[in-house]
Amino acid sequence: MTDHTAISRRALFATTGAAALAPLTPLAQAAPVATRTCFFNGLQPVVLTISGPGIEPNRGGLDAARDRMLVQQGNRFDAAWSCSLDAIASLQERRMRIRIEYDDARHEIGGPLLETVLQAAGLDIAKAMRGGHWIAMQAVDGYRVQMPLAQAMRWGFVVATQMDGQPLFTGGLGPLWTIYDAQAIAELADTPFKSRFAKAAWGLYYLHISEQQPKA
Ligand SMILES: Nc1nc2c(c(=O)[nH]1)N[C@H]1C(S)=C(S)[C@@H](COP(=O)(O)O)O[C@H]1N2
Ligand SMILES: [Mo]
Repeated sequence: MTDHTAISRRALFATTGAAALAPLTPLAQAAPVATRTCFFNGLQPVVLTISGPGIEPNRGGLDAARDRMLVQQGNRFDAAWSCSLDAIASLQERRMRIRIEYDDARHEIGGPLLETVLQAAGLDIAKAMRGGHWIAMQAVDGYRVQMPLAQAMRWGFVVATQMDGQPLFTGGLGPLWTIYDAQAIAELADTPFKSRFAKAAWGLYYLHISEQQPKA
């Protein structure tokens, strides 16, 4: 019998399906060639895909037939890391009580830090920041936020999955919403309250790390 508790979180993120249930092998031994997305238990759809230098891929490049939204919104990669909502929910949660622009009220937002999610995808954040890397955050409606990775880390972005204890959802702000405490960011102090949320992408589904500032 497989002992599920013996499977590390890292292994669940790094592997997929039956492979995730196999005994752990040291990371150094693990085959770097992973061509399938991280479905977690084989039943969960992917909600987030991450690509770029430093990301440890668990799937291959764009598939014109399957990756329709990615393709149509101009995203390109040769390999990427993907995961399910369960996988995101298994990461350490950050909660923050923040005022949001939509109803000008305070809400409790919950989800892993963006930093935690990127680390789960294998990124060495310090190294990527030293290299001056950028991050793009792509949402389902085509909206895309781009900024230096160092700035995103400084702002303390959360990949929110919950608001006031309720899951975020497709058709609303979710299932993933990259949000920050807009009132706590010194760089935004002079920006009118509602305009402080321009970098918070609801309906997030794709993150891309790049070595330089993206052209578009
Ligand atoms: N997915 C998505 N996220 C988005 C936007 C958007 O159009 N789509 N607009 C941004 C801007 S410019 C602001 S000010 C806030 C609020 O915009 P909204 O009313 O379009 O949500 O969300 C930000 N996040
Ligand atoms: Mo805006």
